[in-house]
Amino acid sequence: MVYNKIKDVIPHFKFKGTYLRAAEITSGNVNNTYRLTYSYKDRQIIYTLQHINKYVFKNPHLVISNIVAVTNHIKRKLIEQGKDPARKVLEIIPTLSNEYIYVDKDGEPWRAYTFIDDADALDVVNTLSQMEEVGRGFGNFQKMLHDFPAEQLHETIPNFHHSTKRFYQFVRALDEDRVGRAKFVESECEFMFEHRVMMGEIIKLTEKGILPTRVTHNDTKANNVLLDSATGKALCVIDLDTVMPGSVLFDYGDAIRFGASTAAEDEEDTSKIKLNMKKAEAFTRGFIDETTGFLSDEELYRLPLGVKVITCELAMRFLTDYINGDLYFKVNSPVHNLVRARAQIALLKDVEKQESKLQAMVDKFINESSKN
Ligand code: GN1
Ligand code: MG
Repeated sequence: MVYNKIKDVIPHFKFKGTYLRAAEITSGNVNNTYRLTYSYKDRQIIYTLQHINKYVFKNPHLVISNIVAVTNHIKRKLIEQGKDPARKVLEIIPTLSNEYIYVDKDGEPWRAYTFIDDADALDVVNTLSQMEEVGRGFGNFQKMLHDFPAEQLHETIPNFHHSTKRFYQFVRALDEDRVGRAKFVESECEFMFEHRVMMGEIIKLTEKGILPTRVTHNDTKANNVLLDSATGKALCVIDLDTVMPGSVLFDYGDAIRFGASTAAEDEEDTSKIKLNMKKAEAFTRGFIDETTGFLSDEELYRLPLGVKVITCELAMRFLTDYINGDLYFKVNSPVHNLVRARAQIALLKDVEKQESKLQAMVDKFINESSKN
């Protein structure tokens, strides 16, 4: 029962009113998330409570410190622009002792936010205008933070999108083969070896100073932008756990990987998985519209590389976790990570087929925006 999982935790947060009910939100692959409803005076207030995965986030205090810094920066800017920050930026609920994390008796970390109501987090993006709004949401997030000093942020998961080091982790998992699954994934592993050089390209360009390091979200799935239910407009970017210094190519790429795929991230029938160019185009329109002026030409022209690298990197992360015996991602079956890895490989194969179209589409927006 959901209540039993949270009953000893909720009294430690400054939630207003009387607890009514809780439901689990199952879309995340890492943390456990609950939606709490409280009654306060004559209305209801909804909160989000999260149990942070300590295996993934070794130091949750650094995670929350990044989130506080970034949300304060955005809030300040919204106020300067004469906008009301309510519903436009995450609001953290402190504990009774004014901390942002509550550590329970088993040493498990928890944190809470005000739930932004009358807004939609899309697991599936249905329309092109939704996809454009998702692009605007993440583009605007970049814009709000482009003057934030990236070096002030902690690297909460070291080398999170260091695709080359991810490759070494994969090779190590394969060598160790701790649960005897390597024999089932020979063709998938071969695919990773064939893509090794491509996967390292963003890191290489960053190390050479060709691509800058800036504040990036690093988990730009469409469901991490809330769309206002009344207007359909992008409202707020959520899930700030992986906000860290990084390359904008990953943010662009991950958003296309997730939102412009014709199938779910864990679709078993790989023949259904393609890149929907119309959705990619809609996202790009919104994203470039918000980000021109401060992204460099080197970044803009290379956005398509982000799609290839992140799709391959995530395929490899799922594959690595399958080989390791499912230590990192939550799974609903022993083959879930393998299904996910195969789905990402299928998507990447289609991205490779459509690569020149993707580049032409991105170039078109860059040229249009440089004329304005
Ligand atoms: C994880 O849990 P969630 O859905 O926010 C993962 C991302 C992956 C994503 C794939 C900290 O994100 O990197 O892209 O799954 N987050 C972490 O769905 O590893
Ligand atoms: Mg996340």
